[in-house]
Amino acid sequence: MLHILGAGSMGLLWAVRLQRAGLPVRLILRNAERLAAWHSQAGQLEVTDPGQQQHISLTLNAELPDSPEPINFLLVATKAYAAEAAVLSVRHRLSEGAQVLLLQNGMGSQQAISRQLSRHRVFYASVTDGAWRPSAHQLIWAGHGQTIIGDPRQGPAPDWLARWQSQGLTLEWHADIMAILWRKLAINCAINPLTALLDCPNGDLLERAHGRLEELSQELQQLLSAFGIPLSLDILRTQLDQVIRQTATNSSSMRQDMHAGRRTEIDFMLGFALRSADQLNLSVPALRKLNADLQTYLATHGLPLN
Ligand code: NAD
Ligand code: KPL
Repeated sequence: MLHILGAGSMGLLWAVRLQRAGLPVRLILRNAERLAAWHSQAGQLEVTDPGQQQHISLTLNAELPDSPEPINFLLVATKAYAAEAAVLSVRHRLSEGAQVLLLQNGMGSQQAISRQLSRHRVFYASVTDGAWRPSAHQLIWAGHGQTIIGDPRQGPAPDWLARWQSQGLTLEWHADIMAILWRKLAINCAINPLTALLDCPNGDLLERAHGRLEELSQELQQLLSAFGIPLSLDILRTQLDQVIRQTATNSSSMRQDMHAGRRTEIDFMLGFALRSADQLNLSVPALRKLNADLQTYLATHGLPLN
């Protein structure tokens, strides 16, 4: 049995993908109220995949964090700021050899969970799918992306990976997942806060924030290099432009969170980058200003701060 902690967009997307591949899944919902609401709809989820012109309906089982059954595999699909507390709410249920897969964006929550679960194998993933929920029982798989999984301790790929791949799941293994996460962090640190501040889709940044993207790229490249992640400034700039062009009409996750009045994951993007720069006494004025501008914006708009 695979347990999925957090039944939001990503948790439900993974539940659908795993269950359709023939794997048994159970959602772990936060509290009795949410479980009752889930049961009131008989656990039904309507899934729309516009790209594939598919619409399916399926039933997903759910339970509470204090359910008695041991957990052998835990997939954590909460936002980064909720992940550690969520994992602690079920830690007592993890079996001796339980394995954990973390899907959070940004960095910082993964390391915190690894520290809490030092006796378990904890894998990190970088996910570029796009999914959202018009309601608690509807899921739109808006964009098929890439899922890269790895072991931060650089151990071998687990047995389940090849099994899941052979059952039709599109997943990649990478021996250096930290490098993948750092590179994604760099992209997110540049795109997300700027689109939130300028309140624009990703594609507008090429015209509206060209100079700021340049400055940020230079500092991010220096930061990554200081942490041993090889990435030249040219390649970072090219990748940044590519992501901006490929996701030109997207509203970044941070802009979406702000529009919905939700807490953002800024602390796990810019916050993590700034704390990392501080550790090495690295000067990153453009990143610092961006963070300050964003905090001011959040405060003046009455939005949740971190
Ligand atoms: P979401 O807000 O839709 O879902 C998070 C879910 O976790 C919510 O249902 C919330 O109630 C639940 N939760 C929070 N605390 C919990 C607890 N203690 N116990 C049980 N459940 C708890 O968020 P999301 O969009 O699914 O994002 C999850 C992560 O995946 C984020 O880090 C996000 O950046 C990343 N991600 C999302 C997408 C996307 O398209 N949605 C794409 C790539 C990466
Ligand atoms: O990951 C993203 C996000 O919005 O969080 C990008 C790559 C910026 C795409 O929107």
